[in-house]
Amino acid sequence: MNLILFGPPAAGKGTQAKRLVEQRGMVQLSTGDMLREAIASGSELGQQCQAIMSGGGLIADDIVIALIEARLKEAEDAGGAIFDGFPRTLGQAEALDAMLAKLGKKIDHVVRLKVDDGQLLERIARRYADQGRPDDNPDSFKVRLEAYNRNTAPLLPYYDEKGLLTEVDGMGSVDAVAAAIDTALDTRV
Ligand code: B4P
Repeated sequence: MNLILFGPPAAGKGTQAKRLVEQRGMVQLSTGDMLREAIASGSELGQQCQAIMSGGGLIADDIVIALIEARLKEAEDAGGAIFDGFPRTLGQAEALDAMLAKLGKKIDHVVRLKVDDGQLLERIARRYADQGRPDDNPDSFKVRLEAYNRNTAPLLPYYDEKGLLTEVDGMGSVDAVAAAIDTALDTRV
């Protein structure tokens, strides 16, 4: 199964993807994690992306598409992927469909985590206080939210028209959201 976890920054995509990996043995492909690893390693790619990410902007499509492409076959051979934070633009969505088609695969489900802006801000403020992730500061977070509304939210009709989209209430506890995702996955044929 290939699943896209969709939602605004701090909606809980990474949190729920990690749980699905543990419980369903799926492979998580998180472009955010891959980019943070590149930054931590000090690679040329990491140096290129650091300032953009800290400011809350989106990384160029060709970079994130290449990161996914490098890991896709391994994930498909293992039984399918959870795409976490990818795609974030129409160009990325179309590239993903094309890459999967080459492997004889497709997206099976898109689960959208619905969380209101007030709750997103609360979660991000908590993580900023706990972990100090640079792009969780209030100014960068505003840019991330704007990027989501401008570039990523318009993808919802793309998946809805294909009949792939399920909306899940992401406002509850981590366990409550997990239960709602499980119901969505298990009831969709
Ligand atoms: P990501 O790493 O994808 O970050 P995110 O959208 O903020 O995180 P997520 O929704 O996974 O939230 P999480 O579970 O962590 O992207 C970071 C940056 O990388 C982007 O801004 C961009 O610059 C770049 N990037 C990544 N992918 C890209 C792409 N495809 N194209 C271009 N640029 C790209 O949860 C957040 C917090 O809330 C956590 O502290 C968690 O503990 C808490 N939480 C989660 N669920 C909760 C719940 N139900 N209740 C209470 N708290 C909860």
